[in-house]
Amino acid sequence: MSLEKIAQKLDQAATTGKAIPQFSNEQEMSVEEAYAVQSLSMALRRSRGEQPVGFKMGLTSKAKMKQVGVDEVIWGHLTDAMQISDGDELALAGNVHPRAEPEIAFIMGKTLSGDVSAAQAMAAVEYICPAIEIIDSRYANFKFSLSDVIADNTSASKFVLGNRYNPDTDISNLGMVVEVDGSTRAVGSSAAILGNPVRSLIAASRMLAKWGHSLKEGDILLAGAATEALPLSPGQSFRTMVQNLGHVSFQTTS
Ligand code: 0L1
Ligand code: MG
Repeated sequence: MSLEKIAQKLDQAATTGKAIPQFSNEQEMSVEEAYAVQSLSMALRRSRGEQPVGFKMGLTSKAKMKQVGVDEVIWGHLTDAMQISDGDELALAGNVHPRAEPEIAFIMGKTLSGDVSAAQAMAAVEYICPAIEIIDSRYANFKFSLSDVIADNTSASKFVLGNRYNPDTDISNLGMVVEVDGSTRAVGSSAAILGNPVRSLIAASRMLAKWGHSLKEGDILLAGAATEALPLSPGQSFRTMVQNLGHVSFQTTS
């Protein structure tokens, strides 16, 4: 199957909520080809009017790598259509099997590209926010290879950002709690994000440059999850609290 056809099938699965089998069962796909598919499916989103707003890092914690059985950090694209406002409703219709995970987000104040130090990376950040990413693999049973998940835009579906904070806040080891309907369902630390979310920002700068992208002023970077992702069902209230950064939430509907 051509890379264009794979991009179309993934795009169709993402818009209809109908799962598809993983491509790696049928054909070899290199990591380079998988990022090319990701780029082709972004072009389809842009042709429908979606605007790029930044990037996400995926598989940044040991818990996530274990959950999906791969061991490399990956990145994907974010668009304006993926963002929901803090506290808003999220309709689950049209999703395959959505899950949500607690994250930290960076909002860039300056361009960041290539190999950078932690100090250079943080100097380019304007704000940090508590965040939630809603992921939704388009593959049946959340089963995929590394190339499959990269081609599927790293399962990106939606995201929510909380209040913006000054980047002087130390984010290396902040407690993070996930509540569903008021009950604690997961507890972690921002240190689970590559040891420190700043490392995810550094990795994003390096990896994006390799593929001809950079983080630009105003771009959002979702740094990665601090706990495993929790499955969503209609009628839930999902809230993440991050020590010193407050909370961020959304409600699910059918
Ligand atoms: O954001 C993430 O870490 C998800 C990456 C893709 C793997 C998955 O769908 O769980
Ligand atoms: Mg994530």
